[in-house]
Amino acid sequence: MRTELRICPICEATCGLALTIDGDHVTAARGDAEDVFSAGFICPKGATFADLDNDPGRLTGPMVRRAGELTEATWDEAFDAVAESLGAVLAEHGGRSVGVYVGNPNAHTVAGALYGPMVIKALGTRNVFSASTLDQMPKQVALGHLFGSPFAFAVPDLDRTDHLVIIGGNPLVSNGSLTTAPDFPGKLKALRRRGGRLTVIDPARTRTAALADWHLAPRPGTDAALLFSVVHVLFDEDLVAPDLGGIAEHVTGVERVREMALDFNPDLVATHCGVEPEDIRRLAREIATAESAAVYGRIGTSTVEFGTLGSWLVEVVNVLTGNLDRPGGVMFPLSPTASKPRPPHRGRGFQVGRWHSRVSGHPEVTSEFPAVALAEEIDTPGDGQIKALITIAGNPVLSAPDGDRLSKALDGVGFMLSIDPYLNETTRHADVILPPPPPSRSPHFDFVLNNLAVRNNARYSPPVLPLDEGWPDETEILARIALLVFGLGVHADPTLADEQVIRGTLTKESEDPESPVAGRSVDEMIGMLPAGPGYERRLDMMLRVGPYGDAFGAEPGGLTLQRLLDAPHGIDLGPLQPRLAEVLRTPSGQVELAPDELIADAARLRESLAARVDGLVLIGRRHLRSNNSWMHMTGGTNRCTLQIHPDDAASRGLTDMVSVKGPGGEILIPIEVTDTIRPGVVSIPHGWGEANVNQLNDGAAIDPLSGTAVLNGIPVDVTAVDVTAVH
Ligand SMILES: Nc1nc2c(c(=O)[nH]1)N[C@H]1C(S)=C(S)[C@@H](COP(=O)(O)OP(=O)(O)OC[C@H]3O[C@@H](n4cnc5c(=O)[nH]c(N)nc54)[C@H](O)[C@@H]3O)O[C@H]1N2
Ligand SMILES: Nc1nc2c(c(=O)[nH]1)N[C@H]1C(S)=C(S)[C@@H](COP(=O)(O)OP(=O)(O)OC[C@H]3O[C@@H](n4cnc5c(=O)[nH]c(N)nc54)[C@H](O)[C@@H]3O)O[C@H]1N2
Ligand code: SF4
Ligand SMILES: [Mo]
Repeated sequence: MRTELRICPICEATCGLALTIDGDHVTAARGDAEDVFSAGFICPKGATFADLDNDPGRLTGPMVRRAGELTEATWDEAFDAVAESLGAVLAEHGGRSVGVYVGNPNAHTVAGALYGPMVIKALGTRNVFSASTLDQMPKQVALGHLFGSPFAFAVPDLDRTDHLVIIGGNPLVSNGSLTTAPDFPGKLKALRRRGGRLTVIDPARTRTAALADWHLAPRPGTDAALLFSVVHVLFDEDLVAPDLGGIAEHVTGVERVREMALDFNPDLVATHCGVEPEDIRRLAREIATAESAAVYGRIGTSTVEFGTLGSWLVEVVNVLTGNLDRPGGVMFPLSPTASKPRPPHRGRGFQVGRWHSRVSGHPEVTSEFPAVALAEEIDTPGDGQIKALITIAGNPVLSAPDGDRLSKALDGVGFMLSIDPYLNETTRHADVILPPPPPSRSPHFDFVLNNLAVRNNARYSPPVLPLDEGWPDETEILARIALLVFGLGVHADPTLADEQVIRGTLTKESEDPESPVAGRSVDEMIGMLPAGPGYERRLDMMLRVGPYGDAFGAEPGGLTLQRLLDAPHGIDLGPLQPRLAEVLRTPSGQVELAPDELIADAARLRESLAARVDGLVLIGRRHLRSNNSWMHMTGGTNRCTLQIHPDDAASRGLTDMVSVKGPGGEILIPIEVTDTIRPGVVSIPHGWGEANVNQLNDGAAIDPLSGTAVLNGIPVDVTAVDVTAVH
């Protein structure tokens, strides 16, 4: 028995775990008390790491479709099948005919961060879809317009804020998202202990809301109107921070925002939002007068009809109250593998719609099309139709609207390859499934989530157990597919792909006068990288030219892979620092607070205020012991039920099973009567095969600025069903 450290790959909190290893398997997991970032925190999901790792439901080898049936195959057979079938599509139709769907766990794996993008780049395809347009794309579009980069995430400075306003998020259950903070619950409790305030804006009285000083429960889908009204009050009551808290010289468009907000007087929008006008005024005052405050918006504000507008307004409120880029407000993390900040300069700005989807003409957004457009791009014949599909860590049949249509479409696609550890609603349509090894056999570094961390840090976990003979790491699986596309075949040495990236990156760095390694010999730097797997060489390179790096020896003591290996509990890089000027990449070089696209959409919002939904609207919820569509096996109190307020249940005579009808279909589901949900609202969790909430949704409703599916605020009919007739 021994103990090995490994960062938890399950959610965005990135807790350090101490795993007990017995022989060749993990038997237990606890929090690593010495982890510099998570200090021993672990949640019920992390505690099941051993079950997840040893899950007998995991595929133990590849599967290949033969005579219509998915059957077990050797790795050589599986790669040969990919080479033959994908190779044929590539030869006949080219890489652009291949669609790629990239799912959520890619944010949590080395393979997803470094090698998925390599496959997409090799293909040169525009048929790229991901869970982002079921999730945070509205926020990215808002950031793109405001700051010039869709990756310029500002996160609430949880450890120092005096007032946290959570709108549309439930971190006590989700453990936080777009804000990487181990022990989010503990941080909220600490906030209250030090005399700070917690406000939660959510149609449901969630666990997070129950902890709050104030819970405001608006109607779903109305966050943008509510926040616009807050902005109105900030101007109306002269609550805008003098000099915007010190960043006014970096901000344009304030006056235009003020003019637009004139239309959102609390007396006009309160009914639409389902709150009291006085509550909106109070909210504005409480944010503005706090010593420091951070407004943090998540899924409930994002996957709605005005998702981009709502996400933009979150930042507008932070800016106007002087809380952008200051301790206690919202701040920009600086990841150890980000490129080292260069002196402030103007950028090209952010653009969407550089190309459009074939069938519905959706604009590309960050080089992707909406996930809701995947099925139609496969099942609509014609020039440019998707001929092969690769899914990497995704289950869109359950996670995206109208899985029935997608299911049928997947059966008709010429060739489908899934890189996934499970046979599920999506992967069962594949012609080849290549399963990655379990997490204990995989390395971990948070290339993505360090950009969202509430405290800068660097931690690396090498695999804690060796790979099984012949089973390639997920990085290698993806590298080999990229090499096939490059024409080198699936049996080429996968490190070729890494060496190409390394040489390309270092050449660029060496040629950039602002780089910490400007003018250095590329070969000399390559010679300094450690022998080891390609991903470790790339990680070392990124760390060394990164913001805290050793600049290949020029900054002795700076970060290298070896330093991380010598510090298994991680290296703390300190609290977040103000750094707005170096983040901005807009054409003006300033925060563009009133981008044309958003001002135009504000007019659409204004017009929508009059529309009233009289029936029930549907929202989602998450369970502590589950993860989207694929961790229900961890057991516990998870239940796929329809939560409904007692008044709504009584007035409809609902007691047990109900039929729920939405624009996309009907499901049968048991109800759970609870006063934690606002009257007029019902909730169903997603990711459950037996009652797939996303089948209620036809995918027609999207936030037009981001192409993101409307998953919250869907009108539904709920009626009683005769249980005896069902069974
Ligand atoms: N109604 C409704 N629908 C929603 C949401 C909602 O709130 N309401 N939420 C949306 C959100 S936020 C998201 S992110 C999407 C998620 O949408 P997806 O990412 O499409 O779906 P997941 O259920 O997360 O599926 C993850 C897949 O990755 C596989 N997997 C797990 N670990 C690994 C790994 O290490 N490597 C590989 N290659 N595969 C792995 C799993 O087996 C599973 O098949 O769902 C969205 N759908
Ligand atoms: N245990 C667990 N953890 C998870 C996941 C999981 O499935 N299970 N999924 C992971 C993923 S992929 C993500 S993206 C994150 C998501 O992290 P969160 O955004 O924190 O996720 P949710 O728990 O869905 O919280 C969304 C909240 O928005 C509320 N809401 C719905 N509609 C509206 C609205 O119109 N306005 C407002 N203000 N609120 C609204 C809902 O009631 C819900 O409480 O969680 C991650 N962590
Ligand atoms: S909070 Fe997230 S990262 Fe931490 S142990 Fe739980 S699942 Fe793992
Ligand atoms: Mo997500």
